[in-house]
Amino acid sequence: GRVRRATGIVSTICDDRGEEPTYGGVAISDLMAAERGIGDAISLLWFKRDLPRWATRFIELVLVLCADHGPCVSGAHNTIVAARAGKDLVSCVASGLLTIGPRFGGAIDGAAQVFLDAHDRGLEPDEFVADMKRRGLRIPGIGHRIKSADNMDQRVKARNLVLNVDGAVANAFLDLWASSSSFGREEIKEMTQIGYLNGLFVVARSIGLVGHSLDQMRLKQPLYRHPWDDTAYYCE
Ligand code: Q5B
Repeated sequence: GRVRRATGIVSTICDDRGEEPTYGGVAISDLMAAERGIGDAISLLWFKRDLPRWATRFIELVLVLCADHGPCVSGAHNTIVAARAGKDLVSCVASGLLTIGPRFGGAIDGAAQVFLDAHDRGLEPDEFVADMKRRGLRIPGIGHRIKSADNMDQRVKARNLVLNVDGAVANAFLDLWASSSSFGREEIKEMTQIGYLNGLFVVARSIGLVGHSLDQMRLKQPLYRHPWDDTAYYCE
């Protein structure tokens, strides 16, 4: 009989072989006809299922909330410096995206992992904090360079616990997963480990980074050079 060769790629989210692509099995013309939005596209392409409207609306809310936070944060700063060095749009955005990590914007998955683990171990919040301190670990999703109980982050709105936006998104998403019957326990754990939630920040902040790049180009800003008087030189 015929011997089948193993395929070089396995893909399960988008089928482009027909007249139009399908996202998680749904034709894009059906998505258009039903006036469905970016939350639905993410739901089908990432979560591979049709999530209810409240869940897709929440995804969209996170995207709006995290789209930008001004020119001074790590990502926007890198994008602005790259744009002023004459780089193209994609390079400027990539330069900004590459700053997303455990200290900036990419603490969402880490926060979800430690919050979920603490919940599963039945730890009270103070026990959780003491445990992290004992292990010498910073709590992802807590703390902010400029926000504090005296200078509240309106995206988070908590005075008592200084959750940052990463921690707030992580918490709310764990609640979303737990209250939706669509997700199993192991699946939720895996999603916190392979980057689903940091992915939301990447998509959201790309909107702002494109904006900053275009802004600098439109303003025809010259090459950036950091001033000497703002640099501490400790050279031999
Ligand atoms: N301490 C965010 O640090 C920051 C602690 C902690 C235990 C903590 C810090 C941190 C976890 C990572 C995280 C997401 C680096 C932040 C974001 C998006 C953004 C950004 C924007 C946007 C800030 C001073 C003392 C030290 C530390 C202790 C601090 N955090 N202890 N757990 N989590 N958080 N990142 O203020 O005894 O003096 O050594 O790593 O969640 O990125 O808007 O800018 O939308 O773009 O510089 O919002 O919190 O403070 O590092 O000088 O620490 O507090 O151990 O104690 P800071 P540091 P000690 S949201």
